[in-house]
Amino acid sequence: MALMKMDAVDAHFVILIPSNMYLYLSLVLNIISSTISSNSDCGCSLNRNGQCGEEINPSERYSKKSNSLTADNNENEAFDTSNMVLIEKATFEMGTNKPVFESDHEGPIRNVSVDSFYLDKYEVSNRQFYDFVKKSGYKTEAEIFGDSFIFEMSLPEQDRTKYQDIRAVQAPWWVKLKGVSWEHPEGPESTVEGRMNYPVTHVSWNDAVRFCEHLGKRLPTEAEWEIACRAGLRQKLYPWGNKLNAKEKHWANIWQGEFPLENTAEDGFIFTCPVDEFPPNNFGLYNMAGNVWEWTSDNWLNDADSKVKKGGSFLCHKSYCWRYRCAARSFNTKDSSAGNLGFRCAGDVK
Ligand SMILES: *[C@@H]1O[C@H](CO)[C@@H](O)[C@H](O)[C@H]1NC(C)=O
Ligand SMILES: [Ca+2]
Ligand SMILES: [Ca+2]
Repeated sequence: MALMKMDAVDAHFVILIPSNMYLYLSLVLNIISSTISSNSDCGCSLNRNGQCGEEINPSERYSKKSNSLTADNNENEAFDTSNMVLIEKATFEMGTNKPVFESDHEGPIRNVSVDSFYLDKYEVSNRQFYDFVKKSGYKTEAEIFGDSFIFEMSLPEQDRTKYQDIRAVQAPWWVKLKGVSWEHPEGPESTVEGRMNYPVTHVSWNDAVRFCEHLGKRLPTEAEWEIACRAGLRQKLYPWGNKLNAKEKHWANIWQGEFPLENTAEDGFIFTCPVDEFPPNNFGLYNMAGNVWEWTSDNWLNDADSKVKKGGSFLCHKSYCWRYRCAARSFNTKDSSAGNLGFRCAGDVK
């Protein structure tokens, strides 16, 4: 894989905002007014109440009854394993004794046993989510709430100041924007056209659970996700080893340049990339690190309203949010959604 793939950057960009080429220039020229607050993160703990890393505020607006699926969710139905990997029962060393973020509880290392299970090779794509919605009529929480978190840089520059008052307090480059949903990832005028093979975003944990159930699958546990990330390597930082740019290549879609001022996109992508980009790990799994964060079924600590997410995203940079490591972990409330958060499904071996 080449270090620079400008064609991919341009193609992606033109799809996003065809008439706003100046935004591209502004990205490259670092024109952005956000200031960095010392204990911010890359949207790692955005909650729907607009705060960051605060106490949890579970939504009462969301009613399960108002959005129940019809009978096509059949748990006994065998799921399609053609784009899944069988991961054999094993014991592995989970976590790290060199935690980068103490407050994330990345350590200590402990031996954890995991039964055999299936895991999707790819993050769930817009195409797959589209098919699900078409068949079930499902409405995501972002659609019901009417808004979702979006990274400021994905907005046209003249729009950015409009949203000053609704920024996440500790991560001012996030704005909660009306009309943003999986189908309209950058606002009402945007679409996923030309990005059907990109990961679905703006899906809450509740949405992800419903999607997986619809296919007879489920979300992976955190331990399942992590053993899959490590792919047989013992205590390595990344799915491919310890060296970020081993063999002078890019192995994941993350941030290059100074966060959040400049993304040089040396890996080819300013925002998300197709779900089958970059080399797979030894288990044949793509984008476990980077691209979009992935929901797991585990609670964050003892809080049933917050769920663990793994893998980091295209917004993560070592200087700031070094969370594209297998041991790294973060969380969001179950009902929150953002432009850098998606998922993949797992399945039981029967
Ligand atoms: C995990 O188990 C292996 C094999 O028994 C052992 O060598 C290793 O020290 C254990 N690791 C931890 C952290 O206990
Ligand atoms: Ca990138
Ligand atoms: Ca990922």
